[in-house]
Amino acid sequence: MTRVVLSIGSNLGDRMAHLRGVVDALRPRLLAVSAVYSTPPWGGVPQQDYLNAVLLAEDPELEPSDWLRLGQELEQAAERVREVRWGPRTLDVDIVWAGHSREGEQVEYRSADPTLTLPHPRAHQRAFVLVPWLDVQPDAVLEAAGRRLKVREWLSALDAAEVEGVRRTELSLGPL
Ligand code: A4P
Ligand code: MG
Repeated sequence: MTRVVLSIGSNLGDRMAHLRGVVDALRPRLLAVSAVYSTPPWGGVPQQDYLNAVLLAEDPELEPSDWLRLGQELEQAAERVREVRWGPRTLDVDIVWAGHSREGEQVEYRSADPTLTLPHPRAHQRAFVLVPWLDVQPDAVLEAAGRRLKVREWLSALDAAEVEGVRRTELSLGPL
């Protein structure tokens, strides 16, 4: 049984339609969907603001590599073109965290493989991931940079201006 936390983002074209496409494709596997947030671009490339959301999903058949492939298929369906790293995109699907239950306990996948690094190596630095993540898992824990902290603790370590830049919108990806 894999459970994943997915971060989805769009800042080109019909941003909301791109996010909805992911929710529609994953709907049978979705456990929870965050609010939709308007977020300033992260990473230093000047570009339009993003819409971001976080999804919690589960599937007994899918391994983390299957989730990566699925995310990439959805990016391709949104006609994403890979140009600049951290540059504008119709759709980005990142696997922030993946785990499976063993004897009733959630065990997380850890991987340093550049093809699929888990947990996502930059999630703890990004308010556009952490804020929506709290909507779907208020007590989530994330290990990063050798520390194991609650997501809300990682968030309070970020620059206040960055956190305030992540604005909850009235847009909705629900109900499931
Ligand atoms: N990859 C490794 N680990 C993962 C993972 N956990 N999840 C590999 C997804 N992919 C992972 O990604 C490059 C490679 O990362 C993939 O081939 C995959 O095998 P990419 O999507 O092709 O390229 P990219 O997205 O430009 O680079 P990168 O480093 O993944 O960027 P990010 O981290 O995805 O950041 N600002 C706001 N406000 N909101 C955003 O959503 N997104 C980005 C993209 C930048 N700034 C943003 C946002
Ligand atoms: Mg990406």
